[in-house]
Amino acid sequence: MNLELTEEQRAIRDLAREFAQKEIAPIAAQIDETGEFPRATVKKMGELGLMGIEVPAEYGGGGLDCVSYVLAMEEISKVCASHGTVMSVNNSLVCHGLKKFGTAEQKKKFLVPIASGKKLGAYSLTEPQSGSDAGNMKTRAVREGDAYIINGRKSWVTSGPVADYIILFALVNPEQKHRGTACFVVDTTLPGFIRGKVEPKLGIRASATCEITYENYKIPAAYRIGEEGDGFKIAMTVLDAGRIGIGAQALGIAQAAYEASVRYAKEREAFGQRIAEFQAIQWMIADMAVRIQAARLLIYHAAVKKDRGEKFSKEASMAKLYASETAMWVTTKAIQVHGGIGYSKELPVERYFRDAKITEIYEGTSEIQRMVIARNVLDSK
Ligand code: COS
Repeated sequence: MNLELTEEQRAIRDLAREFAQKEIAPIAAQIDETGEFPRATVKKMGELGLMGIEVPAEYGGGGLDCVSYVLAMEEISKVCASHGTVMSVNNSLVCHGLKKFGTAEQKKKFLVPIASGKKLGAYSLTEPQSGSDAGNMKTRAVREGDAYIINGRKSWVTSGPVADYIILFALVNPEQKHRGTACFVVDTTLPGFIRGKVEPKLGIRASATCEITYENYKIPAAYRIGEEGDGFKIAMTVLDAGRIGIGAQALGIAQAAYEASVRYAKEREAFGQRIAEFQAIQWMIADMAVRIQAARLLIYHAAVKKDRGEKFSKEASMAKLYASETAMWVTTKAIQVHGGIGYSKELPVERYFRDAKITEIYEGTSEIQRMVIARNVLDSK
């Protein structure tokens, strides 16, 4: 694996870094506090080409590779994980699915505005009774002539309160269980689309999440992505790509907590010396550095495999699992290094800690990642 970044990769990383430092850093603490969705900065991310990084230019995207995407994700998430969440869903769960499975016409209609950031996308698989057990969905789509009528309730829809289009999974043939699902693009302006309770969350508080109910919601059959029966495979394929992005988000959070810890350890004095001179602190910093670098290499490896067109399901799960557990570990230790002030809202370290937790849960819990890895290793499924 070549670890030398290309000029293009360095350019998108630097652009994301500069934008995050200049425009997101000043509002990150405030939107975490208020839970307000950052419409203006998300719009600017679209204008800068950060919302459809891997989409070809002819479909409104940046025409770059997955390594570029993870570099940019790390930079944005390092400053504000909420922005990272919105960016990740739009790029990998929505754009990747439309790019891979959409027809030319669907790409023109949906992918162009979403990849260019003019419209915002969301992804909706989870239901109240089916999170990890995604195949156990109940939402129904019934064909009526040239349309589908959709009824059901979806939960934990990231960007649901603000999205223009949503990639939705629903059952077309319930007796066939997961093999009877289909994938649709939901236009959120049509009747029967009802936004519900907005989730009050521990972290990534400025990303908006809600329940959505479909009541006799009617869409043209032309909004179905892939064939009837392809839904579950599309959902899983898209999540594989998404997991690389969440790994990069976790990496950004961990990197921010690590840098804050290094800075603080060099400044803070106790017992007549800087705390960086205590071995207890040195070992925490050393372990942070090692775990972060290991996570980074796993993420790059998964991204490179995706860019080469190889199978990357196992590598994406490994990257997401290790990076998310690293983010949780590093942010916990970062608070420890900071002591009392680390527990205070005066510094962003407690935000990093709260934001890190979701990366062990969404787009497949750590337990699901271990299941995917073990199945791939043992070839037992
Ligand atoms: N890519 C393509 N197809 C896949 C796949 C992948 N990564 N993983 C599984 N499939 C296919 C299988 O090949 C199988 O196809 P057939 O029915 O043709 O045999 C089908 O999907 C069902 O697979 P499997 O039997 O492994 O399904 P399980 O019900 O055992 O569930 C897990 C598999 C647990 C991996 C899946 O349900 C999952 O990822 N759950 C977590 C969902 C998630 O991440 N939710 C968060 C949503 S975003 S917040």
